[in-house]
Amino acid sequence: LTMENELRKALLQNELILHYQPQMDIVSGNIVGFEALIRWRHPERGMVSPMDFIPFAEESGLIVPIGEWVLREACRQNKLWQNLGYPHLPVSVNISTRQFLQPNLCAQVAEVLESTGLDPSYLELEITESSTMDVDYAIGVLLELKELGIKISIDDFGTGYSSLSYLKRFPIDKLKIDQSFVRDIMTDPNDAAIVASIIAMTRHMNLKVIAEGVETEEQLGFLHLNNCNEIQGYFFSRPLAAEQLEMMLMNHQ
Ligand code: G
Ligand code: G
Ligand code: MN
Ligand code: NA
Repeated sequence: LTMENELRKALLQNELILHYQPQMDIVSGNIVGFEALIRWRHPERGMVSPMDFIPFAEESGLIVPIGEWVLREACRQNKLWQNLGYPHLPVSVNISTRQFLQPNLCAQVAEVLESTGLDPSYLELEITESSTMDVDYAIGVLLELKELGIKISIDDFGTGYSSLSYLKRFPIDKLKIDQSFVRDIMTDPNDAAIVASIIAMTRHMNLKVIAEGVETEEQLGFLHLNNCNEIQGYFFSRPLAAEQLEMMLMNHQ
């Protein structure tokens, strides 16, 4: 089978699954949300990382049906947890550039919210800076999405095409500081300065901010000291299978 046919088959035969990585409020220690991260449970090759198939899915266009599946599955699961009495928390879903540029994205999001019954305030879409190359188009789409009542964050912030003059025009809620800046904050003064500055900037712009890839207590200490609200990373938890996250939600709050 070609990669394309294998991926098509994966989608049809339920080989794709979502893991969820919790996000934590630094001050209270509470879980404040979770990011949906796709995995491919391949019948021969075992668990395949999205790094090994998302780029291909993007190139072939299969990211469009795969992305729709991810969105629907994340909303379905979140609504189910809410119905079961778990804490009501937002789920964030990664939207690739190709998906962002589909003319029916907004209609699709609206339809998925409608059919799963998830309240829009519990859905957050993560877009990357590369989705905003055409600034005016991006602003139009973001305004339309915000109109639905969902949240928007900029993922991998700082690694892409970033023009601060455009950033202030985007109707977004949150920046996700890329893990490449967080990794060396304790040893690289430049990374420490970049992270501290992004946090300070978000405060002045009334945006939320979350640091990704937090792996150590020292990194957490630095972020706390610099008034970062939220963290995501192995220090708190790896991405978890749905049943594992459910256990964590049960014990946590
Ligand atoms: O979970 P992990 O660290 O293995 O993810 C690797 C990469 O794959 C990250 O860049 C992440 O944003 C991306 N990714 C994970 N799940 C999805 C998804 O559902 N859609 C898209 N477009 N990208 C995803
Ligand atoms: O591009 P995006 O930010 O969506 O990708 C998230 C990726 O980062 C996922 O593949 C996830 O598994 C990974 N990840 C999450 N927490 C950590 C961490 O603490 N350290 C490292 N190295 N990777 C992490
Ligand atoms: Mn992400
Ligand atoms: Na990221």
